[in-house]
Amino acid sequence: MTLKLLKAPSQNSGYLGKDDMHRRQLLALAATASAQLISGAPKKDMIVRAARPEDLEMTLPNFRHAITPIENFFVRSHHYVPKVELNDWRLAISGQVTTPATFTMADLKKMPRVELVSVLECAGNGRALYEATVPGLQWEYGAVGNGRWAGVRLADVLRRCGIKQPAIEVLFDGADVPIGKMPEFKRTVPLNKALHPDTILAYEMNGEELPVAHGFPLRLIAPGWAGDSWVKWVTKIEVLDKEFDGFFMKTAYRHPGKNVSPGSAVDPAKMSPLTSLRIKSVIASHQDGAVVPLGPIKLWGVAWSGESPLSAVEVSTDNGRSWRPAAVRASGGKYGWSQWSYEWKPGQEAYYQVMARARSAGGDSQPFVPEWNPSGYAHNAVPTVGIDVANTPPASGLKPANPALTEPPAEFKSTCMVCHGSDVIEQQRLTRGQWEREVDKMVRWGADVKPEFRSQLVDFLSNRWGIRPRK
Ligand SMILES: Nc1nc2c(c(=O)[nH]1)N[C@H]1C(S)=C(S)[C@@H](COP(=O)(O)O)O[C@H]1N2
Ligand SMILES: [Mo]
Repeated sequence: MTLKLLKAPSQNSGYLGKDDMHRRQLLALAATASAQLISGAPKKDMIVRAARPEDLEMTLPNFRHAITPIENFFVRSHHYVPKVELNDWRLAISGQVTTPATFTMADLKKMPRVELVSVLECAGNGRALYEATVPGLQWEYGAVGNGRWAGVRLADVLRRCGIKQPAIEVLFDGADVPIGKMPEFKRTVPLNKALHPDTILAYEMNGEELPVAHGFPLRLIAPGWAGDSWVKWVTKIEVLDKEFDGFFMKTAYRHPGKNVSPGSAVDPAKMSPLTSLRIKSVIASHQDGAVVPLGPIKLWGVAWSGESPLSAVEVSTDNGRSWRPAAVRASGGKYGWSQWSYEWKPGQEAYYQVMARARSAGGDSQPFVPEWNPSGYAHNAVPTVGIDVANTPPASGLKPANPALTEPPAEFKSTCMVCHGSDVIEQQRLTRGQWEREVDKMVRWGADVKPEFRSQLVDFLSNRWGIRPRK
């Protein structure tokens, strides 16, 4: 692999000292122009949700792969990516064990190698789709990928050290250094998940050495669980006899476990840590608002279901009235995603709402309404994609207006406000096309809109009072 190595600190722990931390932050700040420099591995066609630290989303067309190529795999890092020197790197096991120990990569590679395919999905994937908006990276569909991971069983490593009776959970710490006064990214998994034979410490991804952005040289694979448990750049593992109380367990990555009213705040103490991923499908063949000619159309995407196997994917092309089974092809083991496809022959030119709905062997299926929660986690509502089957594209209307234009033009008052107040305008949430039609109606009803002023007025209205979340 191509790795620009910084000199790692002299201690064996693999931790970065304070000086290294400042140096790293300065280097990262200097690298504003090239996000790729930070991760080390070249990525392709990514949506940049944040350039520093690097958070990259996969685009819809890249859902076509059974196994997501590394160059398209999403990246989520809270802190800057640490560059680890393998010669200095060690894995230290401590806590509730009879023999605390330190492993080199060579030690780990002598142990039995296991390989599995699993979806890795960020808990916040789909956050942007919640109607009551939530803070955080505005992921849409692509904070997810299907990887082939190889390494050693965590249970094998822990059992070498002898797990002591009072152990209840296992803490993972990576080599990444917090930015500013942010808390360290440390996470625990309960002992039963840690000892599960499918929970592994991976040093390979898709048959290659684990890439820097994805946790080189070692990361946790918690198959079927949300990405926040998949700690990257692991250097330290501690077996605990009580619940860890760090920020990323006790405040972040918690879910109410029941429906709460959209927009409300919930005390983290009343929520629980995220664990298993939910059943979910993605329509990747078409973007919402696609215009396609009349004829046979292939709809396709992927679906996954956390820890319970996927049993079916169904497709509706009539707003959810009727459902037909999609062809489903599994791409590896119970934790991997399946590719689905559906040959659709629309009967006529029309606007269709296409939906996909996955079902698990355990009988779970996707809700139609997203289950809102304060941090916008675990979005798995039925995806709906509007497709215009039209041989002649319809007149555009969905385009947002000039976003810079928020001040009312002078004529606004003298034309619109003559007959009515602004309240009737302020409650509208209209596309540009809809505003055009409203303005034309007002002209028919007597508003004195000069032709040369019409488009400026429509621009203003559709920008200021255009499509936006309801209050
Ligand atoms: N050390 C460390 N591990 C981490 C993170 C991090 O910021 N630091 N981010 C977590 C989150 S929130 C997710 S979704 C996954 C993303 O993994 P990826 O970047 O390999 O796709 O890594 C997890 N492991
Ligand atoms: Mo995440």
